[in-house]
Amino acid sequence: MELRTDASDGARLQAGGWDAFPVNKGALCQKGATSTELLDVASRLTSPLIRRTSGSELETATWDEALDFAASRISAIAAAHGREAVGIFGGGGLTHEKAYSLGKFARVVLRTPHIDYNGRFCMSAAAAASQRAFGVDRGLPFPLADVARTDVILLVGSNLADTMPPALRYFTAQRENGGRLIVVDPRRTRTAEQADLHLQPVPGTDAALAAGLLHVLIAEHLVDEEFVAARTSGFEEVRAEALRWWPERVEAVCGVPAGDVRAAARVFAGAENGMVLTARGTEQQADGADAVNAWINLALAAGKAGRPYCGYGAITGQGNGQGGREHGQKADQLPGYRKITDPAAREHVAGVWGVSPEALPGPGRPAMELLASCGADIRALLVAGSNPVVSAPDASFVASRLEALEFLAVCDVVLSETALLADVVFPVTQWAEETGTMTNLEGRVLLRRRAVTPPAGVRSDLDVLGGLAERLGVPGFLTSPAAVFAELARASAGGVADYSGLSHERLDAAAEGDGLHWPCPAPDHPGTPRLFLDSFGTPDGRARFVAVGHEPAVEEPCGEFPYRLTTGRVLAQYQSGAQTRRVRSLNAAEPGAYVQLHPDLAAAVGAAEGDPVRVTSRRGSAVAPARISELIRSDTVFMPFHWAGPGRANSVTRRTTDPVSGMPAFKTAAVRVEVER
Ligand SMILES: Nc1nc2c(c(=O)[nH]1)N[C@H]1C(S)=C(S)[C@@H](COP(=O)(O)OP(=O)(O)OC[C@H]3O[C@@H](n4cnc5c(=O)[nH]c(N)nc54)[C@H](O)[C@@H]3O)O[C@H]1N2
Ligand SMILES: Nc1nc2c(c(=O)[nH]1)N[C@H]1C(S)=C(S)[C@@H](COP(=O)(O)OP(=O)(O)OC[C@H]3O[C@@H](n4cnc5c(=O)[nH]c(N)nc54)[C@H](O)[C@@H]3O)O[C@H]1N2
Ligand SMILES: [Mo]
Repeated sequence: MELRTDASDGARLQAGGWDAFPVNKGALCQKGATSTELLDVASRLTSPLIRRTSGSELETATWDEALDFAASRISAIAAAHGREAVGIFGGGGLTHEKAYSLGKFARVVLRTPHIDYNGRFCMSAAAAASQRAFGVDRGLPFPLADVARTDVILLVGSNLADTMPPALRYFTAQRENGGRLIVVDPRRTRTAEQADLHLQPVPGTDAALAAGLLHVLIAEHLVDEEFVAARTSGFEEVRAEALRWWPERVEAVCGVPAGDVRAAARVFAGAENGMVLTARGTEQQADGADAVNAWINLALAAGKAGRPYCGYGAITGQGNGQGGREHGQKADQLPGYRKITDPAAREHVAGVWGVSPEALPGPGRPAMELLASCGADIRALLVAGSNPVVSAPDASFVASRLEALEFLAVCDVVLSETALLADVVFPVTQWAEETGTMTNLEGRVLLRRRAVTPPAGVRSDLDVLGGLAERLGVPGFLTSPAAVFAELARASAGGVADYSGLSHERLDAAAEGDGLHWPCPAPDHPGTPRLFLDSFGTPDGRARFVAVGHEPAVEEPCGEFPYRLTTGRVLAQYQSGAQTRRVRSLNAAEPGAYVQLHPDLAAAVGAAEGDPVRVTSRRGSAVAPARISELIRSDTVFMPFHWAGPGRANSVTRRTTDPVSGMPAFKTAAVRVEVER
């Protein structure tokens, strides 16, 4: 986007599309267009806050007081209970410089293994699946614009008309070019409305549905045997498993008519080029990684990978959802998408950090486990860039864990529901107020330039870490974004996500801010827009079929909880709502939570439009007005998760996680639905 001051509006800062930028070509969604309101929102934090004794109110404090207080609490807890009693919870919306520094701060200053982040709730299942299949996880291994040039798209569990509106143009163009779109979603969303074929499965049954499509490919001799032989491994086991999923069986499990399963498989396999794209609907499941691999298996069997206008991609979520998972704020990871258990990686990164490899901790716990152990062996937590009191699964449980901590520090721009529980709140700079880099869904590394002076009283997350590091006995922690990036680039050298040819200077000079696609291993390397054309990122260069189970891993409805809840997003709100609930026009467009339910289900429970409806699971309940709609399955209700209070969807969701990736099962829970009288 481009920021301009508008003279006709008292020189207010306005966000506008940037026509020359090759990804959004000038398009912005409602949230982008109104984002400058957040810079001077009345509830902006401009002073640190301290809760001096437990049970007292948050009071304003100076920066020195707040940093001294936090450092002394952290030191005391580490001294009494060990370094591993301190943890960090980061965010995929943070810049590279911040995410990388959080990882380094955990390992070098706190010397704790315990760091993870909200990306575990977002991209982890697709990331794990891509690594298993391709040896590399880069959201799209091709530029987004390639979408417009493929013949068929299988779009699974994505409502991108609401969640990524500027990307929709490429899907529209694809169909104008004669291509076909198949959408898999239990709801007939604005995205599904555009599809040539819409499959509407029971939530949580995607792996079986994907196996059913593969079954049809095998039964009707539509498998690209040449591609399978030349470029993949592991098909035999997957073939044997898929044979057990004939379309009528799939219909019984997934609720998708057998004829539609056959039709979708034929359309997908019959096209010359094709893509499978997934998002959170299929990924935020107790079998999320397996479900994604089941879809990837289908793409591989159809020969739709490893050549232009073909492939599998995950549609990334947060602003730095891709980059936030590459440089070490994940429990098991070091910069450059390296494994923290790999001795060579430890040695390289320890060298860059000036510590011995033995001093680096091992892997920590994935996000849900980290949050669940707060108040037990984790006694102090620093949160930056997330609001888990609203967005974590089984949120009442998570809030109780945060309350049980001896010390909670939160860096935020506003007093989020999580910051309200903190002992120290650090008011930090946000996007337009600081320079930093991010990597978009195509692996394109972008420089976001500082455009405005931050309000007096706030400092960058980098300054918070620097101030704490100094007080914890590690002076000289880098706080300048360009210097941090230069170090990140060196730390990433030789890794999967190799940024060593990049610098702020080079990104600043890139034509019209186009950015450069990783890997970019040398200052004169042009970047890598398309991966896998010659070989995949696995040791033998072949893409791997992954044999996965297909028994749905849902919490099955029963007499007491007869329906299914699935959750997701609306166009005008973002995530935990900490930001968008503070923007007037967005709040006017979507003022509160609701429960979407089919007329048949509404009739069964006696709900009329607008009635307050209580949705209850084994964890707890949420209440919100009924929105009756034929666009959803009659056995499923949907709630968006953007609100705190009685309408908080995550009071109902479950904290069961996918054993492969640590992704929580946000998208299926067994519930009871009642009108609140
Ligand atoms: N407006 C808006 N845009 C956003 C965000 C936001 O909060 N608001 N957040 C950003 C972030 S971080 C993310 S991760 C992305 C998420 O982007 P999306 O993944 O597009 O968003 P969701 O609404 O979470 O889920 C997509 C769809 O999954 C469907 N679904 C539910 N259960 C299942 C299932 O079992 N199988 C299948 N196949 N589909 C299912 C839901 O009905 C929903 O329509 O959006 C990004 N963009
Ligand atoms: N039921 C249900 N729950 C879900 C999901 C779902 O589909 N269903 N989706 C999940 C997904 S995909 C995601 S990504 C998570 C997201 O949920 P959260 O992690 O809660 O994401 P945000 O609401 O974006 O929180 C970001 C916080 O950081 C603050 N912030 C903004 N910029 C900065 C900065 O530069 N520095 C710092 N320190 N803070 C900053 C914002 O004000 C905000 O409070 O929710 C997950 N929860
Ligand atoms: Mo996300």
